[in-house]
Amino acid sequence: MPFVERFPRPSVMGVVNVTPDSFSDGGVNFEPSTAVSAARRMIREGAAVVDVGGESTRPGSDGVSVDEELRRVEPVLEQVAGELPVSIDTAKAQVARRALELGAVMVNDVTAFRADPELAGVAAEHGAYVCLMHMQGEPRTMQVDPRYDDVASEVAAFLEERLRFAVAEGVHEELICLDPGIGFGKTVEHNVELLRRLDVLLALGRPVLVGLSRKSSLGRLAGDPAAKTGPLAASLAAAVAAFERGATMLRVHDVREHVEALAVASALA
Ligand code: HH2
Repeated sequence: MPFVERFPRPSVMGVVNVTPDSFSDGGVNFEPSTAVSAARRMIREGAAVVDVGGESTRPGSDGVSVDEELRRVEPVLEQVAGELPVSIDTAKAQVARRALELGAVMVNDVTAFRADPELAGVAAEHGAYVCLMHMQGEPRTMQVDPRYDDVASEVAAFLEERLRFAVAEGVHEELICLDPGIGFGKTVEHNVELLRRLDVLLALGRPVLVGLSRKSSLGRLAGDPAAKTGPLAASLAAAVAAFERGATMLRVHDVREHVEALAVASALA
């Protein structure tokens, strides 16, 4: 079933970080039983899918090994991937393969199949939905001095190339969504421009996923120049604005509030 039929606009993706160090909720769902409860609650609250991840990609973070990532996510996936719609947030083919075997339906790769090109074939083999995200640089250094001549057209050109790669590797185009990668090698101004000009990404003809939830750019736009995270109210405003500019899926930590806000925005659209 095409992405837009399976995940009608607006759909919410709930974030379940099984990590000790994610930027806004590190440690909260590190215990498998807590992560499982959080995933079930998010689906009850109206999330269309939950995104389970075992590696933080916050600015400055180092990666984790395949073994460590599997150790984190496997106990959670064993309980929820056959029961709930699950996306696996990973850049590693081995982790994605295990998640898909256990019943996950989507692969969310913040490197858009660059870190591990085999991941594309694994997604294709399982007929998984795929999210391809733009990132300039790598998490450890990406916020040092991000630069673009024209951020919207450069991000679009990158995603178009990654879309072609994924399709060439056997992923059905209709299963793919694209993501500008808010905060991944981008200043506040770059993030704002990407959202203002979301039409440039929509022109690629694929649904767009946006992850703005709690990101520091929102805290900065809301008036705190030193913000490390963004408040809920700012996340809701940004999600509604992204929806109104054409986003299909919003990746969020606070599911109930976003589902309510987007239901109203959608009714008024
Ligand atoms: N943002 C984060 C992680 N994964 N995936 C997509 N497709 N889009 C995003 O914007 C995105 C993402 C960062 O948020 P979070 O998972 O809360 O933090 P961390 O990477 O520190 O675990």
